[in-house]
Amino acid sequence: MAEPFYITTAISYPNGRPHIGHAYEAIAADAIARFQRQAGRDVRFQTGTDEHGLKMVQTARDRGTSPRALADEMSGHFHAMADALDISYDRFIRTVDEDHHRASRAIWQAMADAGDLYLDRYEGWYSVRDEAFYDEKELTGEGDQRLSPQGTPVEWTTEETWFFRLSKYQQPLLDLYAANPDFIRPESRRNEVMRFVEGGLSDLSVSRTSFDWGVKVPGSDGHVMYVWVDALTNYLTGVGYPDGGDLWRFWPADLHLIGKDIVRFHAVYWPAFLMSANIAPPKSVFGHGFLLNRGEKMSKSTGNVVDPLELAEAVGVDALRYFLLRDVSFGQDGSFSQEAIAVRANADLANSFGNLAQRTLSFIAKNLGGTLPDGGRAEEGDRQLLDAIAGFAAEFRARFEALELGLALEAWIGAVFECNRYIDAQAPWTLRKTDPERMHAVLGTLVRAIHDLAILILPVVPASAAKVLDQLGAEARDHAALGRGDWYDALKASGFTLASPTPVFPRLEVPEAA
Ligand code: ME8
Repeated sequence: MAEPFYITTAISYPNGRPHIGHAYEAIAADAIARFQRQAGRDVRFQTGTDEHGLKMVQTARDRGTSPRALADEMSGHFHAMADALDISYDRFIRTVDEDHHRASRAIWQAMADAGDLYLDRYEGWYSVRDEAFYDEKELTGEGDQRLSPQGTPVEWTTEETWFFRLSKYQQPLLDLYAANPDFIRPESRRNEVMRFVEGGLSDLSVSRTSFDWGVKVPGSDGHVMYVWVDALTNYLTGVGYPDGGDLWRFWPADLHLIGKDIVRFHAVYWPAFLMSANIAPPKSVFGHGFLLNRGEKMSKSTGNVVDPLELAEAVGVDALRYFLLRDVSFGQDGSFSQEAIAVRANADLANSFGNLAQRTLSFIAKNLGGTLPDGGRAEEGDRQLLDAIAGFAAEFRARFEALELGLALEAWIGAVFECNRYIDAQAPWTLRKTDPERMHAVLGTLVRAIHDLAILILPVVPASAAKVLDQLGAEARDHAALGRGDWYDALKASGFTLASPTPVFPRLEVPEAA
């Protein structure tokens, strides 16, 4: 039985259309999910939308519609975005789903049974934009101008609410972090969270009575759950909580991939809720950085929010995916622009890997009638190239496993460059006349190398890499197929012929910088 691997993205607020930051998170999670499938893991991948809370209520009111109608419309855009970007999710969850309400009531009941919920009066600062409570000491500014640590407005709120005994979990949380150094990554976020928890935890207000758009609190009329209680529970809903069953094998989750602004919810509140309900905490939380439009923070007021589908339309889905994972150091903020994407995609995908595959395969189609090259006369350099590729492949896999996605892609492009040096040095187009035996050996070596490079890059550029593998007639596409000659021998024996290939990676026009 393959080992389970459960990965989730944050679930997005559908109070507007998806932006490029949402696309980035989905793409990164998708690449990891695809990589783990290739590595032989039994993968479950969940994404979706977080549809309750005051922010949805207020946005719907402003637009003259109901929260449910707003959620239906906008969640549809998030779902469509995931499909358009080739996100290989197993479930797109919506927090209005019936099973999710059941799971949320169940975890609530478990926390109540543990004695961790009590009714009291809440007075304090709330940011609707962040759907978060803050301590006075965390705020900046004065009077009506007070801002949360995320820079969003806060308002003074007074309400009778249920409280969760978060304070009780200070030490258990610190113990959890100490015992699991990888629980929060990257390191800088781990330090932030530890400092926050070491500073002492106040109990958390976990219900609201001023609106009713949410999961109803069991046995407490007029109360709906604080949106984060139900939002975090989506991770359990998706694997069958509270009934158990077949999908329950995926808990605890291996990785919650989220943005840096919501690390506290995932690394403090969530494991505390789970410990209270006697459920194992997730194995790790990774807080990725923010995407900046030409170095600027994106916001509706600045008008520089980028629609991911328009951008994907302009540059292609795979160029966008490749750029985001290669050029943004995973875990840190990173800047993007259409020019930077085009320049990167041209350099790495079109001119390096695409050109390598295109010139090799079209040469075989044209000069060998598409039959795969014979063994020919092997030389030391052929083996050396394949050994070098195997070295890069091992590095790629280790980096990817460690979530160093940019460094993994650096290893991959290093292997591509190695192949391009080899093809230039061996010059099969000259060997065709002077030494056909050598030409066969060189082309055969290149086909094997291209095959492995395409398999490695499949999680990042799934549609394009699959086209290259289709051209090669290669069916096995997981890591077990790397570094082997048997697929090649079997394919050759089957009489497979390479059709004249059409280029897989287009050369993009680089727009003038605005
Ligand atoms: O926070 N760059 O939803 P959300 C990169 N519903 N990532 C970004 C980003 C940017 N510019 N802007 C936002 C929520 N994100 C909650 C989550 S999970 C149980 C509930 C990321 O729609 C953000 O960090 O505001 C988060 O991980 C995700 O997009 C959804 O953000």
